[in-house]
Amino acid sequence: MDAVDVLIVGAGFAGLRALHTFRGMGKRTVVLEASAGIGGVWYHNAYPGARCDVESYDYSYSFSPELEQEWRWSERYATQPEILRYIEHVADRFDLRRDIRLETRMSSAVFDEATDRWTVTASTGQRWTAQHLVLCLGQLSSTKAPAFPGQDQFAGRIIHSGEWPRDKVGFAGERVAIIGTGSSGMQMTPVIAREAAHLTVFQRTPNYSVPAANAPLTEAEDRAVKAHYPERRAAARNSPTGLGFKVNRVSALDVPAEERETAYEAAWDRYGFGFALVYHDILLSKDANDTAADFIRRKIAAKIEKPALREKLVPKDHAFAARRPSVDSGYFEAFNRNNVELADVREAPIVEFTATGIRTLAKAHAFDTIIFATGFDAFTGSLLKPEIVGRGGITLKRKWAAGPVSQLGVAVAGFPNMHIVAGPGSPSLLSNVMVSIEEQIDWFARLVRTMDERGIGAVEAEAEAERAWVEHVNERARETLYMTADSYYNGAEVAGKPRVFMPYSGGVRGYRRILERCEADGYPGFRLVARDGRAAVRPTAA
Ligand code: NA7
Repeated sequence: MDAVDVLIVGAGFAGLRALHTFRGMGKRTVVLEASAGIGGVWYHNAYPGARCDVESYDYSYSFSPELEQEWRWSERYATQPEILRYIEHVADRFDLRRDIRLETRMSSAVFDEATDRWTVTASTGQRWTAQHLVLCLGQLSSTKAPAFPGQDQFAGRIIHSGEWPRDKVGFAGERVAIIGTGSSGMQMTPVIAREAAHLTVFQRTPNYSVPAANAPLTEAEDRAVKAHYPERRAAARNSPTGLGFKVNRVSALDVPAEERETAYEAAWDRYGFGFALVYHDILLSKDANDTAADFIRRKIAAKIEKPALREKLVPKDHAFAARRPSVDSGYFEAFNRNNVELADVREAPIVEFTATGIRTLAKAHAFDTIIFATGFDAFTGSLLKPEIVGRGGITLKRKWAAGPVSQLGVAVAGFPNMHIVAGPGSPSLLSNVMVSIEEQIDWFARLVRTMDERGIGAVEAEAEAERAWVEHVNERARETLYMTADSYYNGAEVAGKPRVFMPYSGGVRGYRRILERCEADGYPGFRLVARDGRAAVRPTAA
């Protein structure tokens, strides 16, 4: 059994950053990764058209000015292969691979109260002990594949967007089905439509989407960004979403309709996600939201030639951005092709899979390949897969049976020295997750340094603080429209999952201030236990 200081689980963006940071502090560090390659979601979501919908310059590490200067992004919104190349480059450049164990899934982690250490067992049978367990498991890593009646009978291929095969998948001459119209379904639709003989998109909920306005990045643009990268990073850190857009205090309801139309028009083909920030109350007030939603509906409708399809594809049943909207490159236009068909499963539900395809209440469709773009068990799915056992034998599964609870989204009472990156209770999926990841890891690193300096062996969230944080997360969510729609933000994506709002909607800047205040005040809400004699060390202001 190997002993390390820090054991990191997951070799995606977060795990690699954590490895670089903790190893840089002189910690013996190891990363366990279940897959055969590094990259996390960017390794697995290799479907055609997969692309980041945060701008490349912002969806990248900020810890190394040299890395920032030497890496050349080719497009405003990078594709999955380019992001994976970036991740591979980072791993090589910072010599990370030697501490990453691939095809090594953590099956259990058990906290030993006598030593304040975790014992981690992997699928390979290997075991480690570690003082710190850093969970970088991803928020959208546990795929969700519905089990339709007769699914096993289907003679063709079934592929999940989030478990895309490593070998190139061709669709030439094929009849293809895509089930799901979230970001994955919307991104792959126009690309597969161009290759396949026929494509049927099964839609349950029409989704809002804003054009990505993707474009190649010119040398002049690249130079301009790199000349001011620190300022760009600071702007991202100080914006609510981590996307760099300035906080806008204007209400959509305080400007004349014409002016509003001009503002939306100006943002439409340029801002991607930033469209939701044109006015400060788009996600706070239904009336304000209606103005944006109405604009988007008109824009979407204008792209679709057939009136009957327009009616089906335009989103109506929820507020814009209350569920995760998409940022697309030609999704709606794809339905103007004569080889693309929409199957509305609200109107004609799927009855069963057959040997040759899918039978709905309306008709039998024949397919060679069926793609599940049906999403993930978000936030908690990957955290609850392994058996994580804290003090007194309590499992994380039991502790979170009624929904995830945490102190500041980083720690859980009963699970000392367990640090969660981009998990529930943190801005996570409501932010440019790169900003969230880096800030949390830097905060953990400073916490670990403080523990070393003060001879502290264990840090643990206090149950009372945890309750207060969960209440605060809910309070902030109640100020928004997020709770007005069923979504993976509130557990609606998996039947039977507790219906609680999971991410922190107070923004990355506000969240960072809370973390920094906690640190400056000597970690209130955490119990710090000294190595010698196990006397509790009272938090004192730093
Ligand atoms: P999402 O956004 O969770 O979308 C999943 C889609 O699959 C969504 O349209 C679902 O419809 C649909 N779905 C799920 N189950 C079914 C069944 N049983 N029948 C029909 N349709 C179904 O996942 P994505 O992979 O697209 O995107 C994940 C994130 O990646 C995205 O948010 C970005 O952060 C990047 P529903 O809306 O539930 O009616």
